Amino acid sequence: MSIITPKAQTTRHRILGIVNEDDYQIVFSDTPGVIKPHYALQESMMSAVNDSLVDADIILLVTDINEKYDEGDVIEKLKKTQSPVAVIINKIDKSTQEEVAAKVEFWQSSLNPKAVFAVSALKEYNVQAVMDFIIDNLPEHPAYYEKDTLTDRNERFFVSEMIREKIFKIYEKEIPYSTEVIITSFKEEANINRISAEIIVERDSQKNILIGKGGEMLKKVGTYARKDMEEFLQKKVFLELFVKVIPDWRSKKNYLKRFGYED
Ligand SMILES: Nc1nc2c(ncn2[C@@H]2O[C@H](COP(=O)(O)OP(=O)(O)OP(=O)(O)O)[C@@H](O)[C@H]2O)c(=O)[nH]1
Ligand SMILES: [Mg+2]
Repeated sequence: MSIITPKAQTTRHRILGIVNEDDYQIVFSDTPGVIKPHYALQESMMSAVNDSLVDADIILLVTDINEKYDEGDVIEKLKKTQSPVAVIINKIDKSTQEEVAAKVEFWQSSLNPKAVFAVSALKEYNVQAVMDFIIDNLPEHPAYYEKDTLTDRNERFFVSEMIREKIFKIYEKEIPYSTEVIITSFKEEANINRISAEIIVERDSQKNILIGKGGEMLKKVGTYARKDMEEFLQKKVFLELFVKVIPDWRSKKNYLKRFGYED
């Protein structure tokens, strides 16, 4: 459900993904990664992290084998929580057994979590062990959500994220980080969904880069995003994209609030 890109700080909101089985319900709460915030948007991202920590019955810290040994901030945060913590060391498809052993040892000695898992999400290696850990540690409780609920987010949100994913994949440097996507219209017709979106950037120069020569770059964003939307909505999509400049929106609380970022 969450968009995935090679760039850091892709996830900006807390997003629920709900797994429903006959005898359990797991509510996964995906959050942004833990960073030191430099502007208001990043502050909001960190409050999404903190809120999740308060609510969570189980905390899964997803790190990866390539991270430097400098996760002091996360370690401090997690030491304060009461809920069981599992550290998940991802991307071990890219490493040696010695590197994995050293990482496992680092996490055991620095945080002493309830469990450490070395996994590869890409190769689906050891992912089942994480699921088993979660099921073993779930508190007994009636399901929080109806058993057919999959997420707390609506179609507009996912569709806007699909556009943002393409922007993160296609553009370099500060462009993805200066961008927000707003769905301005979403009309469902019998055979087609007509969707209009505004891509917000902070400067005119970014607007020019986003559009590209003769509109080529923006067209690419639209084409790729539309394909994802059609698969997700199982319907043809007509997608219109507009680019708008809002100077320094990332640092302005009123815009962040309007764009759905929590305080
Ligand atoms: N080699 C390898 N790459 C992986 C694995 N799992 C994820 N990736 C890649 O890692 C990158 C980051 O994935 P994301 O899901 O965006 O990471 P995230 O932790 O949610 O990061 P943010 O949302 O940016 O904070 C993507 O390019 C993934 O394809 C894995 O097991 N092995
Ligand atoms: Mg993410």
